[in-house]
Amino acid sequence: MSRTSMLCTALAISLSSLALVVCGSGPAHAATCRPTGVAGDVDRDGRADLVVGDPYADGSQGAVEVVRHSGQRTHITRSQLPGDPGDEPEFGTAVAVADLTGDGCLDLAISSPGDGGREGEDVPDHEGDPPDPGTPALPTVFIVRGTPTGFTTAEPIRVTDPEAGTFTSFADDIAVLQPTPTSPPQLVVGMSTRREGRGGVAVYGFDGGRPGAPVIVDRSSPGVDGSATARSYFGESVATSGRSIVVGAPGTRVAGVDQAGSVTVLTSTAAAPRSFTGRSWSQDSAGVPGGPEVEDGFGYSVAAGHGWVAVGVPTEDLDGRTNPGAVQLFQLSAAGDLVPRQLLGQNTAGIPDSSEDYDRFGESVTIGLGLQRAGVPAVLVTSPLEARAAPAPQYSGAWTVVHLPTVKAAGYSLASPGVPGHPAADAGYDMEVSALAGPQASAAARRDAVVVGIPNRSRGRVLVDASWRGTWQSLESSEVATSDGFGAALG
Ligand SMILES: [Ca+2]
Ligand SMILES: [Ca+2]
Ligand SMILES: [Ca+2]
Ligand SMILES: [Ca+2]
Repeated sequence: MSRTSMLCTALAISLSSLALVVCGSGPAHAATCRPTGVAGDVDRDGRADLVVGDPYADGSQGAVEVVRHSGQRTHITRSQLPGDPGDEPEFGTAVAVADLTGDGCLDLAISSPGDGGREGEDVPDHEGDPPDPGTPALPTVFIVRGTPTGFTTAEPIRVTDPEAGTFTSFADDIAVLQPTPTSPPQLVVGMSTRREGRGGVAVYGFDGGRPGAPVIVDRSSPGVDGSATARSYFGESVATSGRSIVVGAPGTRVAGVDQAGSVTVLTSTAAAPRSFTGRSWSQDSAGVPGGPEVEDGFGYSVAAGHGWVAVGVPTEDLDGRTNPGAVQLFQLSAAGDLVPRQLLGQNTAGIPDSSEDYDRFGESVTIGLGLQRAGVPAVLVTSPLEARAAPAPQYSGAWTVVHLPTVKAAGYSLASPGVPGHPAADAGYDMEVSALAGPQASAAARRDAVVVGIPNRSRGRVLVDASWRGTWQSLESSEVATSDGFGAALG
């Protein structure tokens, strides 16, 4: 035992956590956490915790709230972090939870797409001074570090738009690619409006706990099929599973049809984890039902996991209806290959309700395991503008849990028995869904919980069914006075 480690051992006995901070060479080594193996368990009590974005809180400054399984809350606002937030950063527009810094403690990735931007005036003021050009935003993803005792707002890592100044959007959607618990994580950031909507994704490696230069992938990248075209909005939605990144490009022109939409599956290998090849799918692909029509929006939302990919097509026309929406399912192999399966709509046998004009079924999708039946993969789908979810008011929204591979579904609205509160008209706008990992170690026994964000009220709320019996818990922000859009993002 060296003298240094003997000293550290002595300190560790007498000072516990302080010793862990002061021991070691080079930069101060933070204490580490021992993960429980339950995804999203930020406090390591064996139960997944919920992270909720509240991007319009406090005049669009934005906030994020960690809602622990124990009930304890952590409220993080943009103003607690360093740097000029600007007029409307909308901190909390997208959130993800992963150990990006490599110390075992889960960190929060929080997007702040309008960060630092200030609106100018385009006419001279009444004293004749020249117009104020304002300040362009520097869209940012903040990495708020986890520690053994909770999250710290000190020294967050800033991940910024690698092409700042070229009027790109950045971080409307984010995800973390981590094929195994011991693989170095990669942060995937959607940049849908980059280069006149050709879009792209920026993939940041975190070897050594710091982000490196990103790999930027679009449809003109080597190894990716097709070509980057304006207004395709590649990166509007992103999801990850295994070694694959599923990227939605809902504006893609397909077979001469505008805004029919496509998705691309980007896959790397263990030997070359930062080198991606891509194959694209649309309603013009062999084996995919339906056909490309103007403004289908195929790829507006995407989800991946447990051997499945779900692609939202919320403005698909079906059975003579306008925009009732649909979800295209694929099976996903470990190598990243897709096999097309069913197109689900509300007229599909086994799915409740029916396809009506402007339901927008598929606007948000997620995939979980055991959402109502242990160990069974399921896709959770919103129909936010559900027109006739009687007795709920118009556009109060609905959501459907669909078990796979044999379609068996359960449908809910704000008027369903067991859902607290009163449904309100228009409550469905921007409804979001997620799955909270169950505590069971075996996949066959896993029971994830359904999570539904209802942000479209000055006091948004989040519904969680962790009972698997249709008994929903309703959560609001701990700071309801400033909350606006609570539930717009879920992690
Ligand atoms: Ca927990
Ligand atoms: Ca960490
Ligand atoms: Ca179509
Ligand atoms: Ca309907």
